[in-house]
Amino acid sequence: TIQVARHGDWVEITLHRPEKLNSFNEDMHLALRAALDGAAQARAILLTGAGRGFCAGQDLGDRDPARMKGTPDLSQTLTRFYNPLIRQIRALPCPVICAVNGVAAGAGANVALACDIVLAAQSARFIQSFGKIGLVPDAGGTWSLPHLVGMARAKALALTAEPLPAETAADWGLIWKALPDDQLMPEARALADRLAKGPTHGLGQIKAALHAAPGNTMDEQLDLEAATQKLCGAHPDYAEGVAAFLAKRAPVFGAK
Ligand code: LHQ
Repeated sequence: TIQVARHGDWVEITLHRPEKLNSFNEDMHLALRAALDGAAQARAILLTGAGRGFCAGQDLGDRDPARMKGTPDLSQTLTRFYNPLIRQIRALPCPVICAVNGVAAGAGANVALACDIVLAAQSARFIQSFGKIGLVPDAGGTWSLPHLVGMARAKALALTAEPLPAETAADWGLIWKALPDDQLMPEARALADRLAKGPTHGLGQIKAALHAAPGNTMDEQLDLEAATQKLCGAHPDYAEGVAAFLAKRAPVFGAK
């Protein structure tokens, strides 16, 4: 259900249930968590999907009410599977790039939005499908959407469940870029490769500082920047970055 390919310092993880548009069942959740655990030392991670879709969210074939006993407790699915996954992606110390190769629906859309840099094929669309089946956006969607595109667009996307084309998603700031379909993977891989050669410690600190921002005042964030910059300044990557700049040469980060 998950394919992992190592490319030197970075790892490409592919959701692989193409006949079900890579929708999540328990096996795929467990395999994805294991793949992310296994990539703990990676200097960048690229997440994408096999076939024509990125991910259609929860596998609803597993959720047919006619075949389930009693009242389903969906909070179990979130606390056991989606919430740990979103927390794991956000807490990873390296950049996580998502290459949305096709439709991203329900929790599939919001897993993509939890990644650090989202690229999408022009033919891809983002759908907050939850509203159609009586659920609320999960996998962080009720947080990510208003933070990324503002409350007016967040509400309309969630309430209407209308598909949002990749180019509009990029115009709105929901994602970083929409690319011609045949350029998506080459560009995503080049970006992963470039970031993996970067100052990994500092990139991780950038990610953490930006994550802290929505919960902080400007004053608190200034203090956080000062504390974080102290850590970064004491890291060998900073010395290498400055030395390389002054010597007019390319930096080599992450020397062991
Ligand atoms: C699928 C699915 C799918 C199974 C396509 N499951 N088979 C959290 C907590 C607990 C429970 C509930 O959920 C959640 C979080 C969520 O993610 S809720 C939202 C769940 N996802 C959806 O509601 C999206 C359902 N899918 C769709 O609306 C469409 O498939 C989209 C718009 C994604 C794609 O449409 P098309 O391009 O027209 O493809 P298709 O509908 O023909 O799908 C292709 C195949 O994939 C098809 O199977 P088949 O055997 O007929 O070829 C679909 O049944 C299957 N598939 N999504 N989520």
